[in-house]
Amino acid sequence: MAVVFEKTNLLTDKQFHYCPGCNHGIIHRLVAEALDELHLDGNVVGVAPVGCSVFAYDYFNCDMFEAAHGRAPAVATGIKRAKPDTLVFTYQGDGDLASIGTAEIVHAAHRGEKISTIFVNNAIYGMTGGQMAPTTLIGQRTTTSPNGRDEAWCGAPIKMSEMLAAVPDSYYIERCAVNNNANIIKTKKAIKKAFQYQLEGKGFCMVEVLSTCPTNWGLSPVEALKWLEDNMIPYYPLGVYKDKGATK
Ligand SMILES: Cc1ncc(C[n+]2csc(CCOP(=O)(O)OP(=O)(O)O)c2C)c(N)n1
Ligand code: SF4
Repeated sequence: MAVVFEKTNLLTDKQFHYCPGCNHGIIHRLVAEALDELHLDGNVVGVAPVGCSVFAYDYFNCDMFEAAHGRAPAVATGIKRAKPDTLVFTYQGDGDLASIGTAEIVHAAHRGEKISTIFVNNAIYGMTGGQMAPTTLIGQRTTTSPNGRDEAWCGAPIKMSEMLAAVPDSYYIERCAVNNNANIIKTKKAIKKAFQYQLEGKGFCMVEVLSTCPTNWGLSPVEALKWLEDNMIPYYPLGVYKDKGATK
């Protein structure tokens, strides 16, 4: 019988620990497929975050490093500078990248580090029980904003793609989502492009992926996809924020 769908080589056989309906698993798969399609098996180092994807090192079938919370871009910088021919990526949540790790990501982008960052924005701290993140939407209820995030008290949710696109030496920044098939296909294309640019020696690239956390949002997996579409995408519009390699 003809095989039409197979597990990608760049994922191990370990079963994901993610909650039902969590989008981390889809995003892992897209990263692994992109690496596989670029024939990068054996010349890749990923840097795992602290957050629900802390065990990413068990799932990606390549060399992996575990960074302290938020420090993945600094760790990736060291690896890439020591091994410039290796593809180096970070995989980070919004608590990791946009809160405790804001300094690391901003400076890595400013230095134009030749690394690729996959930024998974689910608007909440998933692993620690659903606290408010810098990305939490105005009015969104979390365990630390039970009445909804108040802009006067907490400020506006941080838009990392817009911010990092403004950095002179960032090279490619795109925001995607995995809430439907069309967007999943676009996300994979964006991730592959970020890796391709790194292989060509270009500068800092980031793909932000809007993602669900049904458990801490208090929604079913299907409701969570709809919530993402109705609430996250209007505030975090999808699209390319910067692409220095785009042909005019
Ligand atoms: C130095 C330090 N501070 C705080 C924590 C607690 N902590 C672990 S994961 C996390 C937030 C994770 O949220 P996010 O990065 O959005 O990832 P998610 O779990 O939602 O995928 C926090 C605050 C920690 N592990 N280390
Ligand atoms: S807590 Fe949220 S982000 Fe973490 S695995 Fe569950 S659904 Fe995913």
